[in-house]
Amino acid sequence: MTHNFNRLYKICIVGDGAVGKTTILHQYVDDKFVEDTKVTIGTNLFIKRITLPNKNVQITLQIWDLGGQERFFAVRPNFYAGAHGIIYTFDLTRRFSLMNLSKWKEEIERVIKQKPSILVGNKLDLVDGDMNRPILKDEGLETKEELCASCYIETSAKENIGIDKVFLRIAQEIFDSEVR
Ligand code: G3D
Ligand code: MG
Repeated sequence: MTHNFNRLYKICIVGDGAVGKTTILHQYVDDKFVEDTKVTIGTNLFIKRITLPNKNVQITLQIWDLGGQERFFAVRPNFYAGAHGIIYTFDLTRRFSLMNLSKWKEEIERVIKQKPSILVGNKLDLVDGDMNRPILKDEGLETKEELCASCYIETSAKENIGIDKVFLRIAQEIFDSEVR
């Protein structure tokens, strides 16, 4: 008898345009920061194979990025179908991008029921060490609760801070939700 320890997880990364979603994915999948990501049209699909620590579990992450289609309401519902997990992303320098996440959640949950999710505050390099941060860590943590996300991670796609952790964590959350 064979056991299938290979799993495929569809993950959607959502959030307002220019918060850094595509750059985060390039950093994670290609290990590089793309200075000029442009506004892509169509959906970007990123694939990465990982092994969960301390577990003999191989997971293929299939990560969907809206490209420039954050702006096109009509096409987004198809994008969410079949997702196992959601990464909510905002820009640590732009409060609106944080406030808008509740709308992203509502939209997603009109299509699929609530899934394991995490909250990411990106562009940490622009605010790190700043005593007058536009958005405090506590506000990120509050929003995490509001979104029913399981954790809040601050990242810099530019400096490759926290990026691996994001994907390991969402994979772990999905895995745990399946075996529960
Ligand atoms: P999106 O996919 O969410 O729309 P992008 O966002 O990945 O296209 O990124 C939007 C802009 O933010 C890009 O700059 C990108 O280089 C920049 N960016 C992404 N992540 C970071 C980060 O962690 N730190 C900093 N400082 N910049 C980041 P341009 O100039 O190409 O618009
Ligand atoms: Mg993009």
